[in-house]
Amino acid sequence: MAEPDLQDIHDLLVETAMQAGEMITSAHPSTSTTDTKKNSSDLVTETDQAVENMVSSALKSRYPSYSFLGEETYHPGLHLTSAPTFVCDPIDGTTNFVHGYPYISISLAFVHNLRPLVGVVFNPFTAQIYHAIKGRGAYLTSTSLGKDDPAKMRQLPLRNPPEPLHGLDEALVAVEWGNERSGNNWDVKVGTFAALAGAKEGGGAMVHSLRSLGSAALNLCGVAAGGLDAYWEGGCWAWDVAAGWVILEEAGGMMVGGNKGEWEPTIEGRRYLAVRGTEGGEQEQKNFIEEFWECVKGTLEYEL
Ligand code: LIP
Repeated sequence: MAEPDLQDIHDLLVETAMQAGEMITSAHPSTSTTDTKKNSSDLVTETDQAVENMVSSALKSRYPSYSFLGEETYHPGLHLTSAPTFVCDPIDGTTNFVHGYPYISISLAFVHNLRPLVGVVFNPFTAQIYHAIKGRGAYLTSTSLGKDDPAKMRQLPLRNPPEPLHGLDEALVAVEWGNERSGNNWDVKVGTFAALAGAKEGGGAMVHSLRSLGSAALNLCGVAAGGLDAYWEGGCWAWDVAAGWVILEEAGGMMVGGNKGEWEPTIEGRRYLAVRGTEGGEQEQKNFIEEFWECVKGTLEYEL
């Protein structure tokens, strides 16, 4: 099989994401007519399904031999393989979408040999598209701006050089509640949130604050851009993180697992810690990660 043409794939994913954006912004979801999946906090709309359908047809018609993994057509037992694969979350932030909170994205990735190589994350409500190709840098393009506006396409991180990554007590950290609201993983999350945010006198790390904005892909892009210092989550899936992962790494960020010692995370690991780039480099990121893991109260455990 010929080597994948990453630039062509990138351009196709951008074009497809923009088409999806039109479907998303012209939809009229509502909380009362929305279906649920696993429980009442796990939502799906007709738009999620229609967008995934459109995306999978567009990608298959150009690359018929490549595999496809999408949130809405996933079933237990389906795994990423080493084959060239498109990974799609048609609406990352479905809860925000049905509430009319405009913090959502379509997240499209190309993964080969279980490594994300191209990532495109588009929020059609803010007209911002984050995009990256492995080895070629990460960018934020504002599609509402004219082509000659210098703010139209900016390389990530936005603050360059980035500030040093001091300890957790100077950090702004994104976390997510997810849709599992009882059991071990819930206890680990709630304990960890308290350990991160709590006052030093009570044994907490006292981060500047926690943010919980509702889209894993945009959280990863926020860390890539540098506005967030870190993002920790358990429970999300390959389609939530594959695109943001390559954008993060191309912006100098580092991805590890959500549990202590998980230096080699996998796309399907379902627990992640992303840390932004810093001039201090890898050692500074590793020190931050080790400090973070000390706050993780227990072990996150997920099945595929
Ligand atoms: C959601 C994530 C969110 C996470 C949820 C869920 P969806 O994706 O992006 O951050 O906490 O568990 O996975 O369901 O809106 O595509």
